[in-house]
Amino acid sequence: MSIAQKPINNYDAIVVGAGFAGMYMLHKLRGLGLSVKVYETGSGVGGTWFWNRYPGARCDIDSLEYSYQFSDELQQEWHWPERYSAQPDILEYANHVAERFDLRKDIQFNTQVESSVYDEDSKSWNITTSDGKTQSAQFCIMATGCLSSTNTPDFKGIESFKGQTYHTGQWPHEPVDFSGKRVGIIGTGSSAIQAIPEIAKQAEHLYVFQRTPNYTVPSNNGPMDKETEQTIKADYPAFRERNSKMPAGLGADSGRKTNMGVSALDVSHEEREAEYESRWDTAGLSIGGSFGDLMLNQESNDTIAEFARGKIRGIVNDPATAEALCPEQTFACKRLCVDTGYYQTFNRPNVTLVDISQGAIDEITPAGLQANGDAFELDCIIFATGFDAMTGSLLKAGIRGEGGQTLTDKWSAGPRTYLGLGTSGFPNLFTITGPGSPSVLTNMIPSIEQHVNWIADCIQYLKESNLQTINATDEAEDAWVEHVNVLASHTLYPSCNSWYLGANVPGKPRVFMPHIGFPSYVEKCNEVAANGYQGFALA
Ligand code: N01
Repeated sequence: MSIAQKPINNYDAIVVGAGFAGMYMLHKLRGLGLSVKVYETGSGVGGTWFWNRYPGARCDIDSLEYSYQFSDELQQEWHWPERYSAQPDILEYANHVAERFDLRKDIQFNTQVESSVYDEDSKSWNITTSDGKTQSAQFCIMATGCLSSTNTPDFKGIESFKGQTYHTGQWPHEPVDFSGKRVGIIGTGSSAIQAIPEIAKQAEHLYVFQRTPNYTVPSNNGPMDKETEQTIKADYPAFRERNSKMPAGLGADSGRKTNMGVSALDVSHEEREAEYESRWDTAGLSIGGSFGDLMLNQESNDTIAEFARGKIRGIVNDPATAEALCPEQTFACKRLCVDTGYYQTFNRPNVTLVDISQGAIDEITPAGLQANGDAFELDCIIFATGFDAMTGSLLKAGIRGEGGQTLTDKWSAGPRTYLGLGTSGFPNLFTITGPGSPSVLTNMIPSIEQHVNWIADCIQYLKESNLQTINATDEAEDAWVEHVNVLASHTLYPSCNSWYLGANVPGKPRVFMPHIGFPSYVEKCNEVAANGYQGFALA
């Protein structure tokens, strides 16, 4: 290419989003000497942990694992106060990282990306933002998060409500006081299950509108165990390495025997119950690893589902409420929740469970809402109704690739990617933890780091090889989509209406979006890179 034809880009890369993915991507590319600009809708860094400020918001992965490993100084020096970190502590950490690595100077806050258009002549991306400006870059990297586009169902009369409304995923920055208020919360996923016990402590009365009960296990949260912290920090890289070999990239040092090769049906009823019992109070999410076939064999899964229902019946005093709280679906088919005092909250006199599984929220009225034909007078309504997961934020970014094709059109029957990192027809566009990668089925921060490292290596390779573009081939993408589907079809995951399948958003195509298994995925990504980015066309 002659000098005259060489595209003049404002930046080498534009990154969309300043959560944990965008922050590390910026740091990493800067380290390669590239010019980078990050756009962020919010007024600060932290992504999920910037937006989800509802009472009780907390991570359900151990703090010593749910953190960056790219800087050993950072992971050595940072002290997490609790085993499972509360949202303010994670946000403080995100702000510390931004400060420590001087990230803010390249992040433009309060700015939404309105369109991202590939220019075939200059082979670069033109990004237009809500401030009316357009900037160009050779690479466009979507660090928009998997659970960042909130879902508020189109309830009839929603605009008519005279009280306050909140969404757990867009919580106000100032504290909300529910004292003396009649509060309704719609939804019983992870967010609601964390918020309900906290809001119930304040509200005059809390009505919980439940369409589908979820499985939740006690967090057994507490102050960080100093001995555990010291042991891990004594050789943090080895700890990270052990976790990276685990199916979900976490939990290697849980101190429990791995029963991955054992079926729940291989042991006696007593042994099985003892295993579940020992994990119920202490293991959090890793109760799902009690036996190797819990997500593979319905009969095995039924044993843990029945165990969990027994726990609910043992905790909740009112038998009808307990029954309504008992899920029927496959255990952990929808994302397993981890709580602090959730079931106990239904023994409080100021909490009412409203089972709408056979009815619906009929409408929202000026004074409250009507459900199952009954009227509820409310001062506040909380939508804990989740997210347009994995694809929502990508499809909102106005992405157009070769031939002007929109990503929305390309993904009209469900997302199609190669490795969850790229999609054919959209050269030089990368997605961090995109659909088709393990992302939400793993510990997100290490998964983010693996993607960022892969993308940075790839960009460096292109630069060093004097190559201008990288584009997934149709063949590689088709094979990958098929592979991700086949993996899911061997499990029980497709058996319920989860957001993993897009089933929580009316009209969204039903495709199981995450890749199951972290180590095999990482191996594949490394192999693709080692083979000169096999499955991608480089030009
Ligand atoms: O959202 P959800 P979430 N009428 O989609 C209900 C992560 N996370 O924000 O199941 C009535 O799980 C819906 O009912 P149903 C975690 O990965 C992590 O709680 O569709 N109800 C459901 O009960 C999690 O999985 C952490 O029948 C309606 C609820 O709303 C993900 O975020 C903490 C309805 C939505 O539940 C999402 O969790 C929080 C309607 N029209 C979140 N539409 C931790 O790290 C929806 N619902 C601990």
